Amino acid sequence: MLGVEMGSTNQGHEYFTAEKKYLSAQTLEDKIEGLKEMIQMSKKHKSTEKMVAELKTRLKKFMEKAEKNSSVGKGKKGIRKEGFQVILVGLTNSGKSLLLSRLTNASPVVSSSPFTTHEPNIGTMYYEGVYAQIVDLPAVLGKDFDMSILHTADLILIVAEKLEDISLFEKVLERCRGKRLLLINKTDLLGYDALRRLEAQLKSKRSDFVLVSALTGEGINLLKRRIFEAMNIIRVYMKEPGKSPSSQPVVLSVGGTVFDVAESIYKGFSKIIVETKLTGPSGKFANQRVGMNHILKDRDVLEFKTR
Ligand SMILES: Nc1nc2c(ncn2[C@@H]2O[C@H](COP(=O)(O)OP(=O)(O)O)[C@@H](O)[C@H]2O)c(=O)[nH]1
Ligand SMILES: [Mg+2]
Repeated sequence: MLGVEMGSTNQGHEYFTAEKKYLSAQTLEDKIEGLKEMIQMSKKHKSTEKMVAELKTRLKKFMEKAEKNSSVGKGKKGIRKEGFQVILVGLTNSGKSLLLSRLTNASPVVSSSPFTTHEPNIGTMYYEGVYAQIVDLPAVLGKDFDMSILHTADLILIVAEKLEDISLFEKVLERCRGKRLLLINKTDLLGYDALRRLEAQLKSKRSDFVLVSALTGEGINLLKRRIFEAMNIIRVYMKEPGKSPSSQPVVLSVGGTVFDVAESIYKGFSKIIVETKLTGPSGKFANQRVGMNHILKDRDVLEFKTR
């Protein structure tokens, strides 16, 4: 079980598949789905009793949370915040909808006629094992713009074709706190010199920025990277002895410890771990033995041994 030798529980591979699904789930719905499968697939005998009971308690909690979300958790116009939320804010025609389709699985209407986006469009960005929710809002100065969502966003992406455009909606931005990243789109329309000038200008302002073209895809990977960095998380991979690490990471906040990983697998799990081997950026050498308080780094690999 994910780098965990569970003594005599001897779960079958269906269980491990369900567990992988659960651990990599980043939405509440997927977590519930994964847990249900884990409970269904786990072999029931004396030594698994406690574990199955724990899984059931957790499932109950998640279902209660889901219930709550569906009744009160909805923001205006039905946007439910899921995980890390990124909001695209910009003038009409700046390319927000095309950006959304570049970054995510969504396919919003892209149009050269102004104000075609009346309702927010939502998509999920996947980047190296983690997900972020991206919201494409109606244009900032249009009648459909609703700024309430900006207050709860984790990152605001300010989308503009030209620097001057931003001054048109600076007033709106003034009122919201939180992280922001300036995104200059349509760089494909600029010649080499104009692009270098723009870059120099942005650097002198010391603002955090990325240059992209939603049309050609230039800069999109860098943008995804920057969104990932803003999430302030690390990915930790579990490993079983003699096997390669899991492909889906456990996701933690920066500063997370071995204890946090263990407890994210299930509450109380850290208590039965007798040894942890670490290979990765936070270690001095491969298979280093570390304690529960060891602070992890992105891309660390852990191997747990339990009693
Ligand atoms: N040349 C170029 N055109 C773009 C780019 N991004 C968007 N567009 C075009 O700009 C227009 C507006 O795009 P859209 O995504 O609907 O803008 P929105 O109003 O901000 O949602 C469309 O005709 C797009 O094809 C880009 O990077 N380069
Ligand atoms: Mg649009």
